[in-house]
Amino acid sequence: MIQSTLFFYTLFCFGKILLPTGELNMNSTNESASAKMWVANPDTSAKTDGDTTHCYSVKWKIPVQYTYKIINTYPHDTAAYTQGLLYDGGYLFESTGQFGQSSLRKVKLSTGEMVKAINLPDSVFGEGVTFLTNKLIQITWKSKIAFVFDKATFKPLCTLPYTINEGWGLTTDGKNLIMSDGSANLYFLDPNSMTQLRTIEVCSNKGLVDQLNELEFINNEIWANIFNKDIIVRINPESGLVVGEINFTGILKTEERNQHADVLNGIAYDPESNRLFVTGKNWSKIFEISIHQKQ
Ligand SMILES: [Ca+2]
Repeated sequence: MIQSTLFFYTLFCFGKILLPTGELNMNSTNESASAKMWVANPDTSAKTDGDTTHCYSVKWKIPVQYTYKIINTYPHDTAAYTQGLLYDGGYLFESTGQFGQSSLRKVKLSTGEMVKAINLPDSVFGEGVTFLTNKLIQITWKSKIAFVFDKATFKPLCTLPYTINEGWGLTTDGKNLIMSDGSANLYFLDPNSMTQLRTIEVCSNKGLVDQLNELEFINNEIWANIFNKDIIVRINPESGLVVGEINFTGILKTEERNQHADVLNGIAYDPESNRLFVTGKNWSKIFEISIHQKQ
């Protein structure tokens, strides 16, 4: 295993660094203009105020209720306080949290072997992580800074500051970054500058849905863990409406829980094989699951 500690902290990203498509430059002045061009999906009646979409104005529907089946299980490091989870090519990429224990890891799914890892500075608390082309972007809890790594080598490339007070989850729709901060808001950010482009409020038939945590963009929906609940919600990325709720109660059996096992957190998706993976903080297992509508 290659493991090293991140040795730089203040090398800011500069110039054109991340963009997966198009030709935006982080020094571009077009960011606010592009935000204003965004309009709500005409299929919804979500109202937009400035750059924020309010789902309270949408006719609420009861989210479709789902349950799960376990397809397979894989080992997970019980020392990993999972804050972000991704899948690519037989490997999981994981961000772990806690001050002094935060890291970015590449782990072989089938064996749990950690093939690459880098430790974050002791002063930061790792949170969500996402791919963007050949880069990995990892956010932090309260440091208002994201670390950018080369996906293949884990070479630290630079850091990106952002203005959102707390970083929780991170994903991408292939164009923009999408970040949660523990509230009911999801923030769409320019991947070059992390400038906020637009915000959606997340609602279900019960009102605002807050404590949005780890994220994954799956088939044009945003899936989100709800902190301290065994629930993952499926969110329409245009309106903010919760269209489905998956209940994972009991997925980690009592006898499988170690003394450090914490809450359900971590969603990864394999688009090539349509496989879904979930885990929890310090859990001993990664679960490959399928979901099924409750009868
Ligand atoms: Ca994820």
